[in-house]
Amino acid sequence: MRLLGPWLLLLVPEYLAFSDSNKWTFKHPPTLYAWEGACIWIPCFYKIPRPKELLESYTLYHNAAYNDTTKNYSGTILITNTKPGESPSQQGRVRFLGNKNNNCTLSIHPVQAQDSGQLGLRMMTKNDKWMENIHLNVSKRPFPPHIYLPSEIWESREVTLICLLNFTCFGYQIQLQWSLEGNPVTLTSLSTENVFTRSELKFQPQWSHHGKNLTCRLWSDVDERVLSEETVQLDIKHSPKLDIEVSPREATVMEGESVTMSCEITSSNPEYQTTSWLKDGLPLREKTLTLTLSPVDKEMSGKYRCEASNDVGRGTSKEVTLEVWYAPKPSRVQILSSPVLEGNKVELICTSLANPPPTNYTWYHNGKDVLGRTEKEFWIPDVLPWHAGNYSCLAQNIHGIGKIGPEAELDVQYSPKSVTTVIQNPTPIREGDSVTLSCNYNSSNPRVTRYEWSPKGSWNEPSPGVLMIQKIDWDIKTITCAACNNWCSWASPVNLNVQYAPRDVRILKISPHSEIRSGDRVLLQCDFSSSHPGEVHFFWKRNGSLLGAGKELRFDSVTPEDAGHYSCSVNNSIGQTASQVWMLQVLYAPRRLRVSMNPGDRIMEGKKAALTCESDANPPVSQYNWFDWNNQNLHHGGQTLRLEPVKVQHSGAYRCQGTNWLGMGESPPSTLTVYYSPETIGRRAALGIGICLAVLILAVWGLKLQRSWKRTQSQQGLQENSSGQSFFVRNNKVRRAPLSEGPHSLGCYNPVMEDAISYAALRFPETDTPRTGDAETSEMQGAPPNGDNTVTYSTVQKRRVGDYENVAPNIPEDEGIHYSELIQFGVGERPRAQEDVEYVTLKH
Ligand SMILES: *[C@@H]1O[C@H](CO)[C@@H](O)[C@H](O)[C@H]1NC(C)=O
Ligand SMILES: *[C@@H]1O[C@H](CO)[C@@H](O)[C@H](O)[C@H]1NC(C)=O
Ligand SMILES: *[C@@H]1O[C@H](CO)[C@@H](O)[C@H](O)[C@H]1NC(C)=O
Ligand SMILES: *[C@@H]1O[C@H](CO)[C@@H](O)[C@H](O)[C@H]1NC(C)=O
Ligand SMILES: *[C@@H]1O[C@H](CO)[C@@H](O)[C@H](O)[C@H]1NC(C)=O
Ligand SMILES: *[C@@H]1O[C@H](CO)[C@@H](O)[C@H](O)[C@H]1NC(C)=O
Ligand SMILES: *[C@@H]1O[C@H](CO)[C@@H](O)[C@H](O)[C@H]1NC(C)=O
Ligand SMILES: *[C@@H]1O[C@H](CO)[C@@H](O)[C@H](O)[C@H]1NC(C)=O
Ligand SMILES: *[C@@H]1O[C@H](CO)[C@@H](O)[C@H](O)[C@H]1NC(C)=O
Ligand SMILES: *[C@@H]1O[C@H](CO)[C@@H](O)[C@H](O)[C@H]1NC(C)=O
Ligand SMILES: CC(=O)N[C@H]1CO[C@H](CO)[C@@H](O)[C@@H]1O
Repeated sequence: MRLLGPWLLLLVPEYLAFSDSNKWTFKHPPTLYAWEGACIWIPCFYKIPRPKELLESYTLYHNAAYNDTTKNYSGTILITNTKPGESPSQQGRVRFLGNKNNNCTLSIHPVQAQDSGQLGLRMMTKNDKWMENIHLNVSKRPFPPHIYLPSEIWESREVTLICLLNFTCFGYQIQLQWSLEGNPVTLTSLSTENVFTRSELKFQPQWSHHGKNLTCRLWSDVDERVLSEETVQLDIKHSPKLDIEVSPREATVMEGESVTMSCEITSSNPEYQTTSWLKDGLPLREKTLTLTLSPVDKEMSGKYRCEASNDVGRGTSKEVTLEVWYAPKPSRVQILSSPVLEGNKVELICTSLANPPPTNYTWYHNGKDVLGRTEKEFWIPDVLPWHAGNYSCLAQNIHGIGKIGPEAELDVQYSPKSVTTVIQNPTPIREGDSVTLSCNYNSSNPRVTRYEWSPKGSWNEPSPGVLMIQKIDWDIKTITCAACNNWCSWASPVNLNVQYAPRDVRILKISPHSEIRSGDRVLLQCDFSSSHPGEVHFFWKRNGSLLGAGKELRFDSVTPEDAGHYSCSVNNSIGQTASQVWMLQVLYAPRRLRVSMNPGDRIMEGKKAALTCESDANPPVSQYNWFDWNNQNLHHGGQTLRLEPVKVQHSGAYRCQGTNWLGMGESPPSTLTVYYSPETIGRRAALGIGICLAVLILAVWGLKLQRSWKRTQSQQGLQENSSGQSFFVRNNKVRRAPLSEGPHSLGCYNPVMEDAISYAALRFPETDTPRTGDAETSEMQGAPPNGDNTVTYSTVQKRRVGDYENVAPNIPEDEGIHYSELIQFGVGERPRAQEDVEYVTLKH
């Protein structure tokens, strides 16, 4: 009471605040649970109706009962403070921990099973009293906690598990322990509303937790033991969990045997609804839990699984790999890149299904075993034509030998081989021949489609690979052909060796380098470019007639007579080729000049006379000069000297000179005789002998003149002919007038009466010189002849036809003998005169 006094005083204002109400108010848990040996703590709150009043006394009854008689409660009094000023015992089992105005907290420690029941708390103030009941349930043994689970637990979805115990008490420590691992969160509540201990555990459920026990245990720290526990069976919803089993276990069988696979559903919540089988991911028809493969074939190798599904989802078993073993199946040869070009690489692959894969292969080429080849790949690095053909193979593994499958043909392509050009003709070939060639080859793949020839010509090919040259040219040396399929192969060139006549025959003038003049040394050569065969002969022709043989034609001293059309020919065994005609031109000074008279050298006065200077010259005479018998230059430059009308005074000897740039030539004098016309004779009869004498004198003088000229002329003429073998005497047609007077000459010189011109050849005595008539000899006669100085006068023989006399006459002689004039003789004894020969006076 000492302590209570001030404490109560302090609470007076508060007490007053409650005075409005006349009803007691209590707050405390309606029932408190505990077990024997534990304790009970009763949180309690009250409110007194009259606010200014304080609690005066309280009494705690156990199972109190009201006695209507005594108007009082009767029962076991656990604790009371009815004696005023006496504070309740704090040492007792039951304690009042409240105060006088609102706290009515109670504690029983330890609690006993007999404590179960009704506690009655009798509260009294000065004016009011109240009986408050509190229910106690104290079991003999500790009661278990309660586990709260969600209505459904699915695998892999986190849930919170709750373990709850309606007990908490200060001074009696307990723990709730889970049978699962984790970090539970413990919560205690000791309030007027509720009293409990709660443990919450976060839980990741697995299908394997399904059906397992979940236990929450009550652990007492005081007793250090598990007091009670609650166990629940976990129900975890999950998809089916499957196991697969194969018989035989190693899942490896020979083809033809049988295999059984069974699918075992180890767990499913809820129960599975469908099952199925998958091979290599694809579903099979089978729906049962057992899959039987009998007999097994090679296609059944693969990975097998079974599946089952329920509301939660689909479950799959592990994969089982089924291995079906079998001996190799019939093999097949695969050729990569056929056809193949010769020299390239090719690979053949033997394909044969087998399990395990073949370990050993046997290769066949055209049915024959290829030794040393046991690999799957048949590799040919450098393919040759003989590699072509049919290939097959045989595979082998530990379970046996397969079969030879269909063959594969290797096509080896190559350009034509051993191409040759063959001449079909007999040889040798001659220019212009018709030649047939053929192009041959040994083999080709693919076949030859065309041929080519080199050189190309406009020749025809009568059939493929045959070439016909109608007229072969001389200059075709070689010919070659190619046989072509996709590629062309050329033969080595064949030498045609065409024989031909010499080509390009021509005349070469070796010397002289300039134009050819008479007397030059001339060398001509016959040349040709080529000839086959090379053995040749040369021929020379002049004006179409054969001149001689030999490569060269030589003139030591060319004469004008050598001029002409020359050609040379070259022949070989094939033929002869002639050069073009080549003109040999010889240049020489004028020669053989002669005055020709037209109409004749005897002409009647008053007529027309034309004197022409004829000459032989190359180039032709460019300049003429005329001279009369007086050696008088007539100053006439033309070739023809015209006298018209001709007069008797014109009679006389004329000569002409001709000049070209090489030199000059001069003719001998030619005498023109002009005789009187009958009229003049008549007229001049009177003049008679006088005139006749004058004429005679004139004639004699003319003769003298002529002789002196002739001497020089002869020398000149002989010199001109010095190169010749013959000795010509040019007989000038000068006639001395009256050696025998004609009957009608009237005693005068009348040249008309001389009817012919005579020439004579001189034959010198045989002993005189070995080369009779040689011009050289003639010239030597100018000097004293060797040995004999005696010159014999030649016999004048009969004249011959023509203007020139030859030393070798072979024509019949004329009957009449005429005189010749000998111009030049040596000195010496004259032969004796003969009766039948007329002699002339010879002047040296
Ligand atoms: C009621 O009973 C208790 C004991 O049971 C006693 O102490 C008390 O005095 C009684 N009250 C009256 C008014 O009799
Ligand atoms: C009542 O008293 C008890 C014991 O002293 C105390 O633990 C509790 O806190 C009090 N309640 C109130 C509401 O003051
Ligand atoms: C105690 O509580 C349990 C469960 O609530 C009940 O079965 C039992 O009858 C109660 N005992 C008493 C004495 O009230
Ligand atoms: C615990 O208390 C609640 C009310 O607070 C009650 O419903 C429940 O049945 C009690 N549990 C036990 C195990 O006594
Ligand atoms: C699970 O609990 C039941 C009863 O609560 C019990 O019969 C069973 O043996 C327990 N199982 C295990 C595995 O502890
Ligand atoms: C491959 O097979 C052939 C024929 O069956 C056999 O002769 C050869 O020895 C075998 N080679 C190997 C390496 O097995
Ligand atoms: C390859 O086979 C083909 C067709 O089977 C046949 O025509 C050809 O003659 C064969 N070749 C050889 C070289 O056996
Ligand atoms: C063709 O070639 C083959 C193989 O090289 C050879 O045996 C044969 O003699 C040749 N034939 C001719 C005609 O060349
Ligand atoms: C050759 O003929 C030419 C002209 O036809 C002629 O001038 C020349 O004199 C002739 N030569 C010979 C030697 O016959
Ligand atoms: C060339 O021609 C001549 C004469 O015609 C003849 O004798 C000679 O055999 C020919 N030469 C050749 C190589 O035929
Ligand atoms: C029912 C009951 O117990 N009644 C009692 C009430 O109190 C009187 C006097 O003390 C008793 O005699 C009764 O028996």
